[in-house]
Amino acid sequence: MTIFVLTGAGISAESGLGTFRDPGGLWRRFDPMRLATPEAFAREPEEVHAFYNLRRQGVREAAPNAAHAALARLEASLAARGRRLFLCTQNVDDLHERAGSRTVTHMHGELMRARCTACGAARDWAEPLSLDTACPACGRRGGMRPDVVWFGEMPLHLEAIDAALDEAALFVAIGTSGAVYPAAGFVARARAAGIPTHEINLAPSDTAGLFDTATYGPATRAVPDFVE
Ligand code: BJW
Repeated sequence: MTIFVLTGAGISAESGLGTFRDPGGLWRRFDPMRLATPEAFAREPEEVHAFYNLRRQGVREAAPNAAHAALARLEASLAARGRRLFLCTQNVDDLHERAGSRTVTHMHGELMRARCTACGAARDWAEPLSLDTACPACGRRGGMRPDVVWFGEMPLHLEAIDAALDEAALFVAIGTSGAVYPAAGFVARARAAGIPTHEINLAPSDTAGLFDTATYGPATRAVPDFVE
């Protein structure tokens, strides 16, 4: 038996990491088309690097919160009963891992990793990136980029996600606005398969009407309550 949990920026909001679309969110202050597309990186690589270098620093300074910790406990308690938590996150931060989650599927990549556009090698990366950064694998400069999924790029691990959705007994979405596809479509898919669906969010998301049940409140309270 698998429980499928999809998390979004809202789960990390109380750790001090900004969301994208809430008032004051990143995409309210910055144009995603100038920062989060492959075309933007080709046009203005230093501007894109500066944005992600700041974000990387923010993630380094943030700590996991009670909601991340509750999901790590849920994973362990399900595993002890021969069951599985499939934790699929849209977040590029590493707060699930730092809270103790063992298996996390990062469908939009990871900020604390870098990838070489020349040779494809990807590595853990905590330091700032620039056009001067040399790829540790091929030595080429100028091609290192954050290992995240930008608009127009294919999200990662879609086969594993599909398989987990196929065998899920429950679908839970936490702290995501339901504005970005394909993740926004998972609830419709779960619902069509007859799987119960639950939303946890500060307020109803764009896809709220597709959930069977919901808890509205801050993730640090709502997620531990849901798990316990
Ligand atoms: C709290 C809380 C608290 C706050 N407690 N809750 C037209 C129709 C359909 C699709 C498209 C379309 N035009 C273009 C597309 C495709 C596009 C897309 O969806 N665009 C939309 C904007 C319409 N998608 C793509 O391009 C994707 N690729 C793709 O589609 O490939 C083709 C394909 C085809 C078929 C199958 C599969 C693939 C790629 C999307 C990449 C998204 N990248 C980003 C940036 C990552 C790097 C970075 O971090 O900079 O990913 S954008 C950004 O949005 C980030 C997030 O992961 C993603 C989702 O955001 P999230 O997590 O939902 O955050 P928010 O801010 O939106 O919401 C926060 C929520 O938390 C709110 O609801 C709050 O209420 C709540 N909250 N505090 C609980 N304390």
